[in-house]
Amino acid sequence: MCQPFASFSAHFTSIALVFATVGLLDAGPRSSARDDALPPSATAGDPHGDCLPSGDCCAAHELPGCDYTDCCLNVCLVDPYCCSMEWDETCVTEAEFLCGLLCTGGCPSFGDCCTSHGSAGCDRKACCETVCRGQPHCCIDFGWDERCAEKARRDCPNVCTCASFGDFDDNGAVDLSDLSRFLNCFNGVDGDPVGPECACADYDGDDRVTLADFVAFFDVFTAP
Ligand SMILES: [Ca+2]
Ligand SMILES: [Ca+2]
Repeated sequence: MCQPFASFSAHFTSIALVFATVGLLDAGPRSSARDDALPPSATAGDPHGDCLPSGDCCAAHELPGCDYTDCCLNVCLVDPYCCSMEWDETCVTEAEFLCGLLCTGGCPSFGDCCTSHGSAGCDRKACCETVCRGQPHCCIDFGWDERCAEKARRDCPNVCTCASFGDFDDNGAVDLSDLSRFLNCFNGVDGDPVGPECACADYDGDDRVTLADFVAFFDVFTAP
């Protein structure tokens, strides 16, 4: 089941070791204050601390380690601070670089969230983030497989139960009639969750019909 990431992880572990050995990543964003906080025994290339499931690898948190063990090991091999002190923004950046995680900055990507495809992430931002938060492999280079699509179909109903975005009356055009329906559902910048009658106007899949959805609607609006 996890073979693709296992080999990917091993590959990047090797790269990380090489980078650590030649000091390429040491020249990155790590501050001296950050390095000074480390125990003397913690050096790059020398695993230190634990990869405990302490939080999302894509989000800074106060405890060391992160939930995606393979990725955590890759990061902490190069940057022991992340497994000794805290998982800070630098660790998040390193997770994106070393593990291929798109994290939140990588969503939306390309491809239909509701079906498997050959690239990482998918085209509906909130749905993409929801799926990758629970299954990080969906946001690495090996792609959005059937497990990711299945999770999207389960967790992003507003995205996966609507055939095509914009043509709400299914007459083959995204026109004023659809605009009128969209505006009836629009509920502001940070609106409340919408009911099933407006589910198909929620483009990004965050359960709300907001400005982001309006921008997506405007993109497909073709006729007056
Ligand atoms: Ca229409
Ligand atoms: Ca939305």
